[in-house]
Order: sequence, then structure tokens, then C-alpha cells
Amino acid sequence: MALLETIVIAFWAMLPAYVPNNAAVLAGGGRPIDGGRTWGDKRMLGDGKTWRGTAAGVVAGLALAGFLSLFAGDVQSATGFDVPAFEPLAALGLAAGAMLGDILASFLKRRTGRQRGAMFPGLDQLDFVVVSLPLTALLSSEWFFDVFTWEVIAVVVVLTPILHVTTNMIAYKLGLKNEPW
Ligand code: CTP
Ligand code: K
Ligand code: MG
Repeated sequence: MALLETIVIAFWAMLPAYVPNNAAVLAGGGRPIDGGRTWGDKRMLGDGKTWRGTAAGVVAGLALAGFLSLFAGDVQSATGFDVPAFEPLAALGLAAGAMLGDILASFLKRRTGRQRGAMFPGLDQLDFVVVSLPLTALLSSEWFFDVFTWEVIAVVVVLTPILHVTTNMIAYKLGLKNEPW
């Protein structure tokens, strides 16, 4: 497969996992998931992980997967690239896995003494990949292994941090996010 096609497929297949984080930033607020609870002298997750943000993120990821699926055929004809439609369970794995990865990352940040909003280089950029891909492989194995070849996964690992840094910088400049990471 040509590199350009691999990049397009990787980006397309990951969009339902990329968008939840941004939707959560836009919709976030209200009750934190941990309900304010602490573990030891630290919050379990912190005020940055809310029910509303999480729900909005999952819904946004599912909606985007549905939307992309409608156009997969047209995009295939127009470009010749084999972009996939999304199985419902694959969409769920990508969207919910992204939010779950972000929540687990916050858990790790609190355990390591980092305040809400503190950066954790590496984890911040890849937390959602680390959970969304295995969860999707579990929920929709056939679809996953069909789409996520080793080449596609390699591109995802390189592309995701670049996109993450860029979109968060833009969100910060627009005043949507408190920190540029
Ligand atoms: N957000 C949310 N619910 C989520 C994820 C994010 O409400 N599940 C919102 C919160 O308003 C959060 C903002 O999006 O402050 C930015 O997300 P993120 O950078 O992931 O959270 P942080 O505030 O940096 O918190 P943490 O240090 O725990 O990552
Ligand atoms: K995060
Ligand atoms: Mg943050």
C-alpha cells in the first residue's frame, strides 16, 4: 500500500477516537466523574473529567463514525483509497476507548502527584490510542484487523502526537482550552 493511502486510512479510521477529546473540551463541565472523591490525599481523577464531557465525547465519536460510514463508498470511488465504513461496535470501541484512555491517564497523573491540567508528555499524546485500539480489537476483531494493519498502526503512532499537539495548540489559542497540551 502506498504511504499516502496508509496515512489517509489511518487518519480516517482514527477520527472517531480523535474527536471525543475535542468534544469533551467543548462540552465539559458539571459533575466530575469521581464526585470529588480522593484516594490518599489526592483526587481520584480531578475536576477535568466530567460526566457531561465524557458523554459528549462518546456521542461525538459515534456520530462521526456514522457520518464517515455514509461517505466511505464515495471516498473510495473518488480517491481509490480503501477507507472503511465503521462497524457499530468498532465505533464504540474507538470513541469510548478514547475517553477511557484519557480518564485512565488522569488517574495516573493524580497518582503521580500532577495537578489537574499538568502535562505528562507521551501519555497526553497517546493515552487514547493505547486504550481505543485494544478495546476496538476486542469489540470488533474482524473489522479491526482488517483496517489496522501494522503499517496503519505505525502511522497512527507517529501521526497522533503530531495532530494532538497541533489541535491542542489551536484550541488553546482560541481560548477553548486552558493549557496548550
Ligand atoms: N473534559 C471533560 N471530561 C472529560 C475530558 C475532558 O469535561 N472526560 C473537559 C474538562 O473541562 C477539561 C478539559 O476538557 O478540563 C480539557 O481536557 P483534559 O486536558 O483532558 O483535562 P485536564 O483539565 O487537563 O485534566 P487532567 O489533568 O486530569 O488531564
Ligand atoms: K488529556
Ligand atoms: Mg489537559
